[in-house]
Amino acid sequence: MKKYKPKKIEGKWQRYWEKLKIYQAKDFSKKKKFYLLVEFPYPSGDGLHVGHARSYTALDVIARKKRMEGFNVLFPIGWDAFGLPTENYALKTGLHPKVITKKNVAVFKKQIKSLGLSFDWSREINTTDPNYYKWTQWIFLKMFEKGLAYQAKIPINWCPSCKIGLANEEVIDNKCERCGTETEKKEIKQWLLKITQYADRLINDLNQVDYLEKIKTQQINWIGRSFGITIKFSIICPLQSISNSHQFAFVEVFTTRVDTIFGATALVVAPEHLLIENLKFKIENWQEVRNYVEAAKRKSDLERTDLVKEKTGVELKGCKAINPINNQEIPVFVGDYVIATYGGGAVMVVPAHDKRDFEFAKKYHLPIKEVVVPRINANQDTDQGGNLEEAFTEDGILVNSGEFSGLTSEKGREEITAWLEKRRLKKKTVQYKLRDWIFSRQHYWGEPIPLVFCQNCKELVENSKFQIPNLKLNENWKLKIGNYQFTVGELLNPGWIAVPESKLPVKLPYVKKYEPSGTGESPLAKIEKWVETKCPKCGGPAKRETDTMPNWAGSNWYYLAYITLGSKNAKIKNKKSIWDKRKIKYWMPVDWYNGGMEHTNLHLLYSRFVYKFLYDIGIVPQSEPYKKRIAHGIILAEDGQKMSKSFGNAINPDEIIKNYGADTLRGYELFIGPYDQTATWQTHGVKGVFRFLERVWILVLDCFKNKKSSLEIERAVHQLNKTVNDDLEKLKFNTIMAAFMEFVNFASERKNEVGLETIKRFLLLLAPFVPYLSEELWQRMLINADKSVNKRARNQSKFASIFQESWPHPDEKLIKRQTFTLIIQVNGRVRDYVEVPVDVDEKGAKEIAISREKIKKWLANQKIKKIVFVPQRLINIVV
Ligand code: ANZ
Ligand code: ZN
Repeated sequence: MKKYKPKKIEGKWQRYWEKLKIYQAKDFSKKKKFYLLVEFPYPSGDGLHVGHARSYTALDVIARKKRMEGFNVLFPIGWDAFGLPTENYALKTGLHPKVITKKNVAVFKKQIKSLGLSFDWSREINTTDPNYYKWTQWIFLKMFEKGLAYQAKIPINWCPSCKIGLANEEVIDNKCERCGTETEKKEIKQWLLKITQYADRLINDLNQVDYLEKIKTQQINWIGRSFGITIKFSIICPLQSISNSHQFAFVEVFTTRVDTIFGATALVVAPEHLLIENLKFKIENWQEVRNYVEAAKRKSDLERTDLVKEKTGVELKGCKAINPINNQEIPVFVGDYVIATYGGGAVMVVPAHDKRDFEFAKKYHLPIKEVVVPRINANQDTDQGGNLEEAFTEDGILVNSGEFSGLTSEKGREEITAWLEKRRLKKKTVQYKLRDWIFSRQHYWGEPIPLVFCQNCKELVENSKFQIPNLKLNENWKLKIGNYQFTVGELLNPGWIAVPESKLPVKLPYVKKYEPSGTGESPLAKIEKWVETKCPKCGGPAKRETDTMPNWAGSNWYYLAYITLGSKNAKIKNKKSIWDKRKIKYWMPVDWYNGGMEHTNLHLLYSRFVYKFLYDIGIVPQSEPYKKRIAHGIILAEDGQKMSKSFGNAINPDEIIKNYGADTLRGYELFIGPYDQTATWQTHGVKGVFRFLERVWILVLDCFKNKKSSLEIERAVHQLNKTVNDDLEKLKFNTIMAAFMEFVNFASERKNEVGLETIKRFLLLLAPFVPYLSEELWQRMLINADKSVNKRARNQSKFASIFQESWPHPDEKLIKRQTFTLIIQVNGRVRDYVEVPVDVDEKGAKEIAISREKIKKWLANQKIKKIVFVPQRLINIVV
């Protein structure tokens, strides 16, 4: 075969590698471990897309190189297969989600294998496998047991089309992340996980890990920690009360800027604030207020807080708030830009120093009272303000602030805080934007929540008086009531009883109908036979929880499952515990983790939270699961749009592989642009990579017979070696591909200077990137060199795989030498020396030589008859 024909070689090597089992990671090997993780795919009906191929190929390159460097590499893969797309598809086609999943997995698997990805298939996992979700349920039960799971009736984002509740993170621009329908608010009973209890650690521990800076920032902002204080304002309704000073209520406001308190000219409460109901009979314009509140409740959080939207509100006529610092009466409003669940659900309005407040004040003609001025203006007189152009939001010097005037903002915050503290008017608080994680879905295709509801146990708990002590999470504490032991979760959620560990998994019943009920209940609720059960505690009649877990549940701990549960470990499936501490200790943490930026606030945060919990209960040895996190950019279609089947602009990797081979697809995906940035697909680019591989093919086959390389070529291949090493650390796959191309161009022009050692090094370097082609050429090279091999053996895989070879190291000294001393002769006699660049050619050397003063003398206008040039040594000018 003289021509490069990928189809002829790719399948063969795929089978060979599988036979050799070289991608299987060994537990407890003496080699240093390296755990490389890619976010496992959701096996959708669309098959693998070029975006998957980009990130998987990139990490595959790292995995292959690390193995060649002598690491014990764990590079596993599995299926994150619960969730809506499959369920929706099932509803449409009438096929069971299980059947669909199986089919999709088979397609994905074939595609991944054809791409030449070196995953360790012996550890394959699937989140929908009962042996897997048994442990997803187990983790939930542990959280429940420790009081980190609780049920609450809360307004949730409701997708009227999918007919389910969504977490905030699943609502994008007010729309359901999956189907794009506008979401509404609906009150529903949900299970929540107390991720907020871990908020501080989720921020602080980012110091321990090496994540891309933008990932850290995004998580920190999402958690949104603010240090501030809450201040009590009393509310009075002067006209209706018997005495004018009669006080009806307190409102707590949260502020990060107590230094501006003298500038507060109004108080605004959220539409959901209890104050409003409480003042129902005092508010003069009750009807107006009520209408406003009703309208606001229907809006989504985003509509209400959107920074560009006009801030609106309605004054609660007849009521006033008292600013505790100076006893000034200020008006009270209800305004929907104030979030009910943040701080106390109320703000003091300081128009002069807050942008939103400034707008609000302009609109409702509130006084704008300047109380902080920039440091340089501090000694100028300030009047009551009111003609400020815009809010001054920075720290400065306090003015118009009574005894505190003249202080800096920092000092002012301290002293005003102390002043309020003495009067018990303030509490120090930390506020988080992060909310607890809504962990129920009213859907079929998910892990059943392993709880039952027992009326009998509910009464037992409710009728007993108890106090839960302060407990460490690794303590086992239960309370005996009557004959039964209750865990913290069972006490905090009266009536809800955990399914015992020995009865896990609670299997998803196999049913034909799983349409969402649309009432807010899961379709499981209709399966009476499954719902009706016995209470595992008291034996009384009980009903199963019919909600299932969100599709993020299975991915919380899958990186541990690869270690302890993957198919290789099938034997232990029925063991009591899969938390094999030795194995976990050997492999964890994950050394490199690659995923999409879109998962930063979701999976990445959730799984860090769950891992910390597992650490707290003593299952895992450290509190962060991922040492390093990187992210790939997405690939846009040739038209610059998002790739999508419905736009008809999606590129099918199978097509590319069919036409050009997997190596071309891999090479192109790596070449397409800086790894962490968005890239646009270009079909001519694919062809370019194919032609490059053709040139590699020809170059290598043509050079088998050469023995020694020229210094120039040797230096070039060592330089290439260095580039690959350096740029791979920085994930600069594209510049590496360019360096390969440059080298091949260079070497192709000097084929007779390219010796076997150079070819060897070149192939070793190229192998992680384009494995099939490299293996084929490597084996041919070995056969060619081994005279004992007869023709018949040629097509058999006889030699060790190139991936069992060691990674080459560049000779730094060789690379460094960039000049040499050129000897200049005239008519064979040495007349001069000069330092010139190593790559100087005959023409360049001649130009340098004849321009030398000494040489000019010897040439003296004579005609040059001949030039003899020995690269990197001498030039002889014959006249
Ligand atoms: C008075 C003030 C004066 C404020 C000033 C800011 C600047 P972060 O940093 O995001 O936490 N706030 C408090 N509770 C709120 C709620 N439930 N809904 C909307 N806004 C709320 O923001 C803290 C600031 O957000 C608080 O500090 C409060 O306005 C507002 F010159 O209090 B500030
Ligand atoms: Zn019971």
